[in-house]
Amino acid sequence: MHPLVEKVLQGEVRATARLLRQIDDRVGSWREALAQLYPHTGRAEVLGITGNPGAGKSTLTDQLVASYRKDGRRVAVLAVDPTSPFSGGAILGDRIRMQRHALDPGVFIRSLATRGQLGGLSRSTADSVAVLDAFGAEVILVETVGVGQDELDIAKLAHSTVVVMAPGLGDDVQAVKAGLLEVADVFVVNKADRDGADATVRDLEMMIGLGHELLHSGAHSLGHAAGTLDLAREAHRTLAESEWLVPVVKTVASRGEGVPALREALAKHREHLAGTDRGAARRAQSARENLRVVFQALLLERATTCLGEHLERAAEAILARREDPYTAATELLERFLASPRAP
Ligand SMILES: Nc1nc2c(ncn2[C@@H]2O[C@H](COP(=O)(O)OP(=O)(O)O)[C@@H](O)[C@H]2O)c(=O)[nH]1
Ligand SMILES: [Mg+2]
Repeated sequence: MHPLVEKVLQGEVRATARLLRQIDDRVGSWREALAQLYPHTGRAEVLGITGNPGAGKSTLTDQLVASYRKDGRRVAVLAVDPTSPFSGGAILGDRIRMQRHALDPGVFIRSLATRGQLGGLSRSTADSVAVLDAFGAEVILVETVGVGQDELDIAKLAHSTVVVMAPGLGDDVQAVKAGLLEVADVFVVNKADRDGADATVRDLEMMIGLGHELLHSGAHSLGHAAGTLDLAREAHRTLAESEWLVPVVKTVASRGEGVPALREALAKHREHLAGTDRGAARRAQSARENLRVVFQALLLERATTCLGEHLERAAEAILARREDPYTAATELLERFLASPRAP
């Protein structure tokens, strides 16, 4: 057995931290370790916390940690920060914010750096979640910044996804990316101590309600109208897929207000998943997605190694306009497939 595996399974913090570092850096025999840990995973509740920078995700995560700890549950936090590839993974602010949990053996906090490899972030995140699951974390909170692709990836990984918004950040409903709205199982309007929170809640509820109406009136065949309708359409699609009416919870994360209501909304969503076949469907989808991401990355790695200098030559041919990218790529693929032993 891999030297770290037994220790991770026994819930040893240092061994777990070491393995997570190896996974993040893609060094050491992490693949072997992951293979041995995998049968021991699947027990943790995985929650995604996403939203624009500054919305209060870390503050809220910290409050959720405290809340779960009160129930005596073992908690892990994975902070994913793709916006700072040079940070080496230390999100200093988050570390300081979470300091009050630093001495609690029931809390494990880890920042993930993405080093820019293909599918790197989602691969490392999924692998790290598996390790923390095997380690014995009962709840795993994954904080991701809702820019780019990551919120979509986290929604595929998490059992429930919380989208955090804040008034006055340009975070009103129209400004938030449709992709973010689409992945929400629960909306949080944080910074409810500020002006505009109620308006944001109203906008969200209207959007969700509109989606509901569209679902029942079949009005989605209406032509392209204002942005609101687009958003409603997103909500409508989410609703049609899950029959889950996304709740909107108001919080003041800095004071812990609204956290019990958020816990309740999350518990309801969990029940919803368990009580319908949505939960199983979601897990199956997640397994397929996990495989797809890893398969794609491995295929590209192998092909790249195999093709070596041919890749550069193909790029030169495209640059010189001798070949179009499709022809060049097809030739590369043929060459890879014909290689004596696709390595
Ligand atoms: N007024 C107010 N400020 C908050 C609240 N929650 C968080 N903040 C502050 O907003 C800033 C950004 O919070 P942070 O949790 O780092 O946001 P993140 O980037 O989404 O993780 C920090 O200065 C927090 O102290 C809140 O409910 N009300
Ligand atoms: Mg943060």
